[in-house]
Amino acid sequence: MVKKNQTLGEFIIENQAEFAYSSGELSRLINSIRLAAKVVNHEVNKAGLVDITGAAGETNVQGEDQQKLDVYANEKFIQTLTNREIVCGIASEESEDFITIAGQNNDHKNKYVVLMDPLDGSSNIDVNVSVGTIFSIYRRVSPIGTPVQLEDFLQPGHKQVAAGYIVYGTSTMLVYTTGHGVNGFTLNPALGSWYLSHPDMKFPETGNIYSVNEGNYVHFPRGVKNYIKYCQEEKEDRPYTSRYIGSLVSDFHRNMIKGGIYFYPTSSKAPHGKLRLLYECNPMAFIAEQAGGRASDGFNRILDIEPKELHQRVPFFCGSKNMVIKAEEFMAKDPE
Ligand code: P6P
Repeated sequence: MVKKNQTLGEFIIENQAEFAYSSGELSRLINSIRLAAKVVNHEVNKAGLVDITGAAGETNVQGEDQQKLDVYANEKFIQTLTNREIVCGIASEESEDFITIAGQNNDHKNKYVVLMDPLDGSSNIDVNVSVGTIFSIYRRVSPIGTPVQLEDFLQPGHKQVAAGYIVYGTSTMLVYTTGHGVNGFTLNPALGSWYLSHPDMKFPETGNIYSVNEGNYVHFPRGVKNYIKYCQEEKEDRPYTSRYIGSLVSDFHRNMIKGGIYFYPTSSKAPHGKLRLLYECNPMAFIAEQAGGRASDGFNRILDIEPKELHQRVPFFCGSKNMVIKAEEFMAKDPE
């Protein structure tokens, strides 16, 4: 049941039956994410005023300068998720290892794991360009009552029970799926409430926007170079428009509304691609497919990839179905 402008709280109650294992735990988990998102949004929106945008002086497991806002967002989501007694473990882009949450009775009874990129695109913070949070939720596979294991996190994307993102843009939106379509909620910062502004979001089957860092062109496989030339040639519905923000969530969100493809291929500089399978590609692929789009590594469905390690990188092609299929055709002809 979808009614435009209802609040997120009303939506969750009305659609409770949709939530996996509808004992209300997943609903409470989504509620904890929306609370943390409001807190992080407040800090993101005033980052320019407070000395919080500067690099935290440390680097994360990716060897990237850790912006203070990265650290803040990571801490807020971990704190909120831990307090709700639903999650038995959290994996984050900002932490090398996963975090175990034993629960208040130290009984390891919590049933869900969350994987997240707490602030994706954070290099955009100090130039006032939108950033995002990405999350992915699974039911644990290890026995309840024992500490969470790496196997709970290394599940293929098609096992996700929910996934979503928050985009801290001109307005702040929470977009998520529990496997029953995709719905977008816009935050009214004055009231602190989220309103269903984009019910039942769908990727247009085709589009005319392509999003890739063309600065890497010389390093791309031949198939990617040929697809980019295809996008640029004067023929049929082309040339397409090139739009690349450098923030996955923002590029994905715009392409889902307008139609388009985002791709971060392998290159001689990034032989496995740059994006992380578990907390960037899998959640965005789940959302894309639920919205009628498509997501692959150029050859294989993202959601079928069997993960091997927590911070594993994969090439990523995602967006309007017909555009991703066309890119895959070019990759099949010239994969190297
Ligand atoms: P590049 C941000 O660091 C990110 O993970 C995505 O949000 C974004 O699309 C991509 O990397 C940008 O990477 O190499 O083009 O700057």
